[in-house]
Amino acid sequence: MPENRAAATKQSDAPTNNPKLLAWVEEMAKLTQPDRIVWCDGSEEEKQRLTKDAVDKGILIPLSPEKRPGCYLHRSDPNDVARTEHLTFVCTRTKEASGPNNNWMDPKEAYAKLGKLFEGSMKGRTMYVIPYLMGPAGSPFSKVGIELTDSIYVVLNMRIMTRMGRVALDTLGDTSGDFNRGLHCTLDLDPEKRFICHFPEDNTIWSIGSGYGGNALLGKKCLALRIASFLGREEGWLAEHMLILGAEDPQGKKHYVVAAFPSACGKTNFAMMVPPPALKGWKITTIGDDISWLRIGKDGRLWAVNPENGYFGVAPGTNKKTNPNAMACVERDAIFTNVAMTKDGDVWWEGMDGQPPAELTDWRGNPWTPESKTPAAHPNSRFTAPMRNNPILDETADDSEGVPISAIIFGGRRATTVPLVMQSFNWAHGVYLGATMGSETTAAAVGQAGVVRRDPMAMLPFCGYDMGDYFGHWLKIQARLAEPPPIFLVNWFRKGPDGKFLWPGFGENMRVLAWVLARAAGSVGASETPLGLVPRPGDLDTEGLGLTPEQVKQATSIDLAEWGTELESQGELFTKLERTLPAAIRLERELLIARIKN
Ligand code: OXD
Ligand code: MN
Repeated sequence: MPENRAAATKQSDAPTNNPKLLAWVEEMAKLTQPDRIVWCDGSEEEKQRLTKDAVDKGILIPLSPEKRPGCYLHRSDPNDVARTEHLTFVCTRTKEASGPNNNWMDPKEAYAKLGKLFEGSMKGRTMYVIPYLMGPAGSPFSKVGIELTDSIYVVLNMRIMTRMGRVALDTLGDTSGDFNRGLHCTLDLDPEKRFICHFPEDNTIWSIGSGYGGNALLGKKCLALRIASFLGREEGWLAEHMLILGAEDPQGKKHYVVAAFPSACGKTNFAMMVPPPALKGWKITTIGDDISWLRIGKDGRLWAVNPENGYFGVAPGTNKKTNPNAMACVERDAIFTNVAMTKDGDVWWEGMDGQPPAELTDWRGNPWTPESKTPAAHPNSRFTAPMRNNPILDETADDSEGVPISAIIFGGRRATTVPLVMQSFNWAHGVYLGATMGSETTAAAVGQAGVVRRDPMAMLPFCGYDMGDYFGHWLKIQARLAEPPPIFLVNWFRKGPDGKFLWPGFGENMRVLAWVLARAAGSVGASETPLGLVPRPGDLDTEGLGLTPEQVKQATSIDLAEWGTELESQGELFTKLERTLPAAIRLERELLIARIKN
């Protein structure tokens, strides 16, 4: 080993004395052989230095300081623009533990296979050591992670998305080995050498060959969902693909709600929603837009914490009308990935305000005009923005205990069948509704978009263990809840026979949320159908909505024939999960089928 490399791996300048951490970093450095090791402290000075380095290397393109102060554009490799579910593995000691919902690799085989790829992978490169915290500082629920990466882009994104640097090392302390061990290298971005492997039993993640957010920012999907869901099962809590919002009603009472929608189905929009003028007494605040860690509080209620510190949102479709708060979030200090760039150094994407500019540089760096046949921004182009940029950030966003939850919402993207809103009869039926949720696939993952697939609780790509056991874990949680929050299913995406959306969505979804909260408070009735409880005519506030009662009926109706087909098609999921599917879930379906047949 050359002198300088040996010196670097001694880490005499490491800002920690924790022997377990130092030993692991040293072991990984021996494997990957970086030229230098840099420990990140999360400081402003470090941000400036790394940003300059990234600009000098062409990794980041500075945007106009007048139009987007502190903002940068990153163009990724065109082969590396979304999560790669087929290359994502859960490497539990037995195949059964990972379940039929995950790709599995034997941990020994995975360490050996990826170990070969990691060997010498950082030669000529710098290894950045990123200590980070998922969850608020000082919270007993927060988890420490250390990500080792060769990517400055990852460091700068992790700086936005997590609490990074000193705070994480202080939380870990001088002796604890209780940290997630994340090793990441972009290698040569060859999809043939791309693997995202999780070792939940070792609290370890090895990710190689991708720089894309969901594959490379290891705190997010890998730790805060896949590993955390596994830990949550062992420790008695839930890690969920859910936004958390606060809703203050016109009487000034505050409620908190969590909602699970699959990737790119509007979690960020719902979490930052602006109520329409007719519901102006309502005020929405954001706690999180993607991930929620749920625990049972001492009071027997369900409490939620957002483990993240920023937003990694989908850019296309975001504008001042659909999500003015997200637009405010990206006014400064944001990193854009794979959006288009205007002549004057601003960003643009499909669905932004106004007409498309006459000339742009597209996400690949090529000239683009409105006549071009390909989109200017990649459909899964993203912004990374600090949560502190959000004008409606909830005042409790940093609270260590989180917030008590009044209602749980599940929702997919469905052109047919699923009504605008439906409440479950009870907790087990609610778990069933979440478990059998279907949704059309989106550009957030590689593969064909627009195909309906079962995406239980929006966790199909993120559950770190057997999905049947996961449903069982949800069912068990009820026994420990003094007040289980009511569970709802929503669908903003139902279409009429003309192919147009039946419901305007976005801020108008406040009308549905108002009903949900009224149901949770027991202040409004509901109509009982064989499938669940729905608003009675007139229960949903539709003042100023511009829809006829007939249109509202179409959006909210339940067609038993369509549901017959739906329940039938759930059989495929149930067969797949047969080994561990809880009887309570199987019986819910049988009951519904029997009721519909009557
Ligand atoms: C995300 C996703 O990036 O779900 O949040 O893909
Ligand atoms: Mn997500």
